[in-house]
Amino acid sequence: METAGGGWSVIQRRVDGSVLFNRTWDQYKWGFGTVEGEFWLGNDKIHQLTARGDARLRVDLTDWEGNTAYAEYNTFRLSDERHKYRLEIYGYSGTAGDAMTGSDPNNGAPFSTLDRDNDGYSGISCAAGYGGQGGWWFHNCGQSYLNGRYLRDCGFSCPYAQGVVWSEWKNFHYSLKHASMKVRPNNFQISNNKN
Ligand SMILES: [Ca+2]
Repeated sequence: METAGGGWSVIQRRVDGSVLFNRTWDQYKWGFGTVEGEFWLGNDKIHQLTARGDARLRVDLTDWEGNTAYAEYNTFRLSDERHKYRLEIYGYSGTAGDAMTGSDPNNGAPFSTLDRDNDGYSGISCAAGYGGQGGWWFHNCGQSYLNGRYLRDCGFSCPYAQGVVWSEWKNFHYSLKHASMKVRPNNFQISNNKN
């Protein structure tokens, strides 16, 4: 909550592999895990948090040497379930590199899970084949898989695009130690905390 001025709502966290992320559409809809540890808040709640269209996303990453990097997007908005939780994301800044709006963008992609192939790749199910079977806004299939399998420290020799991946910082063979995603309104004022 206190990262970069506070006011953030955490929507996702990976820290130790204690929670499995290879889950169904309904589990991603309602959320799973524990708020104190690893969790996915739930697509309905993330939709509600971002529906006004003024939310930004912050991604915080840690590697196995303790190095940290971050990515922020000044627009982050999820549509509702009827529209398959389609993602609107752009406006990158940060140190981790842009793994969500680059050459294989998550922007405009609907959400996919093991049991729902809504991705942009007709040949395969990205959710089944990549990202360790975690749910995500797969395009073709994308450059980030923060809900992938928690593979621990396999250096740059992890199975391709199966771990907790942010390809623009490390690559598709590296599985991160920590990852988190949080949102807050762009117009958030730090002084609001004093109320
Ligand atoms: Ca597909």
